[in-house]
Amino acid sequence: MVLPLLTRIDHVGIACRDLDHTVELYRATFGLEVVSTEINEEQGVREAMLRVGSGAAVAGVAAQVAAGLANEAAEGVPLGRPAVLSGTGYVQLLEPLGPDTPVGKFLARRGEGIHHIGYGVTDVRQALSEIGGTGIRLLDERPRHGSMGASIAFLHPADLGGVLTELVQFGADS
Ligand code: CMX
Ligand code: CO
Repeated sequence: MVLPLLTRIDHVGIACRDLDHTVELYRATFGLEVVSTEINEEQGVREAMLRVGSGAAVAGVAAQVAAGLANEAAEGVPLGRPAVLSGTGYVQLLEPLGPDTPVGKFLARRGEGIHHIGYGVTDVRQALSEIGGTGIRLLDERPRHGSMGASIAFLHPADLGGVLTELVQFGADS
């Protein structure tokens, strides 16, 4: 097994009643832009992916780290590291297609808010096999189609401290 199985935080899934309204809220408040809007009938959602962070930000931080290291080496004085390394992740805003869907039921029970966390994995089938072996309940035995062509699978929140957890692999042929 190659550990850790999770390679990055891919997205935070947020349940909302009105997708267009919530997209506008995130645009007006944070300046986030939608990179993809999709209807996923199988998952029962209309959804938007908003990108947080960019390759440029990562490059900028890398330069900052390199400059800091060079300075420390030259003067022997620690400058301190940047507090946060910026990468690319997404906010996934989710509007239910109906009341009898995962997000529709969640909204009725808990109201709007964080619905799940999506983590990157290198190989979702392999990850499901490894995680299934630990006794965590798999909501998907096989990967399904997710946002922007990803291959996804969900793990039961009751076995993970109340957090619905999604595994996300890009570039897979699910
Ligand atoms: N996070 C944490 N707990 C959750 C939850 C969530 N998102 N959704 C439901 N639950 C909890 C409920 O609070 C409830 O707990 P208690 O019994 O302790 O009160 C329990 O799960 C059962 O709730 P339910 O309303 O009866 O929900 P279901 O059992 O019908 O389904 C779940 C819950 C997680 C199995 C189902 O939502 C599921 O299969 N989800 C995976 C698919 C999905 O969420 N798709 C939408 C996103 C798509 C995408 O990201 O691309
Ligand atoms: Co998701």
